[in-house]
Amino acid sequence: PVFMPKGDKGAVFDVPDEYLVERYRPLKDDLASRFGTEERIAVKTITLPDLSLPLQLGRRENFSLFLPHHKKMAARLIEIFMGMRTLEDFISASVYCRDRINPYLFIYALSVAILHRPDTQNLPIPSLTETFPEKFMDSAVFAQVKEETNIVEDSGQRIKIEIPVDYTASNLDIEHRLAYFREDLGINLHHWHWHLVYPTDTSQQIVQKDRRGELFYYMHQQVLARYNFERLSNSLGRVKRLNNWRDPIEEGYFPKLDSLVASRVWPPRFANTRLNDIDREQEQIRFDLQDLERWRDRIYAAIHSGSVIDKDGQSVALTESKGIDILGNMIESSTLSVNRNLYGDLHNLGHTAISFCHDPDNKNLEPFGVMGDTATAMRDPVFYRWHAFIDDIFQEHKNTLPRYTVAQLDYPGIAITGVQLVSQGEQPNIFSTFWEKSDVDLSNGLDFNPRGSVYATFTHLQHSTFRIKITIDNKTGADKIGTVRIFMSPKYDERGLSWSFRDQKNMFIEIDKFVVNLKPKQNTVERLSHQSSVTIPFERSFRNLNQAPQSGQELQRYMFCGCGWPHHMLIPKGTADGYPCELFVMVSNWADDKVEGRGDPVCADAASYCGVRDALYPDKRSMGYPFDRQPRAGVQSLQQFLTPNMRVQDVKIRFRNEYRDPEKSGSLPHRN
Ligand code: CUO
Repeated sequence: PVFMPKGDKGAVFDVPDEYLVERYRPLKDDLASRFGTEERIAVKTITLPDLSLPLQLGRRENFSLFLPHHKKMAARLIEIFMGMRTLEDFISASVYCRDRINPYLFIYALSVAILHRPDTQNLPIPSLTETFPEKFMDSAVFAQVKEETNIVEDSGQRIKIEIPVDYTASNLDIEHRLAYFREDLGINLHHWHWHLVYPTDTSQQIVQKDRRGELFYYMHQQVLARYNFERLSNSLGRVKRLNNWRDPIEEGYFPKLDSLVASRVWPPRFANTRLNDIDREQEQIRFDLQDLERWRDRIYAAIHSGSVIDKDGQSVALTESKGIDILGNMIESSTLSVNRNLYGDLHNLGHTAISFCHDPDNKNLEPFGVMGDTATAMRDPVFYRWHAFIDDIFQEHKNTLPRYTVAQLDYPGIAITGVQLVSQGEQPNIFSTFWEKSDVDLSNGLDFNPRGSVYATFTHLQHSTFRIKITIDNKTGADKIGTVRIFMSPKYDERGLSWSFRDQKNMFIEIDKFVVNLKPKQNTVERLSHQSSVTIPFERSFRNLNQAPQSGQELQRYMFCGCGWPHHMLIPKGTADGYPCELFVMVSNWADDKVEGRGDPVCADAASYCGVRDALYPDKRSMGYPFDRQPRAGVQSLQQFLTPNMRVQDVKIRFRNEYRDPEKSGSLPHRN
């Protein structure tokens, strides 16, 4: 029996006997009665699918999207789920698989199928913090959780369990200063969700999404820019590329996560561990560091020659508009790679090499580390070093592209005359950041009885709500439409010196992007923080299925739009003195930005990093525009780069090392 949230009490699937794993059969009625609901959902008997391939992954093993063999099993299972002709059949197939297939693999494939089947628009994907809370928090929490589950919820005696802030390391490890970012639940959920929406290796119909390769580049580039912003806020330099794979990796990481499924701890990586050739029969994976080096060299050679060689030996140009998309798919890589034989699987197998560096040949029967799982990879400092290397390849290509001319940047007749930031409870042009505590319900990821919620409280960064006021002068004498693009970067580099544009352009984090109507003469535009095109509200990252809206568009959003940067991490931490930053605002000509034929988009409100469900990416410009290229001749600084439709406002981020209550702090409203 599987519990389904439905109405007040939920419902239980009425599973045909032959679907139950043998030892559960005698227990059927007893199990079903444990949920305290009379409601039953009938499960139809179907011709059972051939699960031989996905069953190759043991029930207690971990599952990695970076391993080719695991991806093959997932692709097969997704194919089975996608191939079910009706919703009823799909439910039958998933019920049948649930107690047979490896749980991580099952939830992954099921989630991908729900996201992509036309008839599951109103079916919930459970938040991964609910199904597998162990991937997101200190394993010590679960011993306490067990204790709490012995206390009946109605008694009012169940307490919330506090997830400690500093549990993976002490401040002796300087990298630990960034733990609040790396180990943030919302950030890790975003990353898991992004890779759920953009799988690399399943059917063409699912993989082939508008500009997916380019978005792989852009979303990860922005993660790096955000990480570097946080590093500078914490008096650390920008992250160093992991580009010499023969040197030991300086950074260690001890995740302190348990796999509840496997009853195993996630292996740590000691400081100064070396990478090695990988040869593990268990995962059917074998490759040498030399393979990675060969692929890297071929990719660089292709970039420098301006073209790649496809599977038929034909040359395909890396053009100004499409080159980055080709490279994204090739470097990641996905099945859209022009030639996997030649350019390999660089980024994915880099994750794999790092995740197995403690046991490259399975001598010690150890599973992969956190770098092997998209839900946990961002916890590890080495994730950013690896992605800094990957991003550098993309930048190499971007450096070969024509510079934007003034005509490609300017919007003739449109000028920004003022930008002001107003944060609640703060002086003008200052962002305010602080700590906040929020709760997540862990009960769906744990088996206990009687049911009820068990909350864990975690600490995260937060900012006060803010408004950005922009005054725009329209001298064209006609109504115009513009795209407002808001970015922010630290004002100085790690030495406290002004940036050269070349370096600063990679530091800009996107804050918001939206379309405005501009009437002739003066216009005042006001935009609220929670409207950001980058983020989703807290409730959506951690949505609790039992509180889902009952119907309509609200329900759809709630269920599907789990991809998006967590709103509480929109503004970097800053410093107690007020960290100096530059807030950049640009209005570009919408006529050059607009995308035709987008349809009626759902999940369009975190489009900047996630795209739009079932629709084209809503901005025709290269992702990262106007900062995705080297500057035109003569431009050394941001000031020299500006055209009249751009403006830079000096702002500060003031961090207060205190906890605030969400009701009073001005961090609400989270919701849309
Ligand atoms: Cu998102 Cu390396 O791609 O993890």
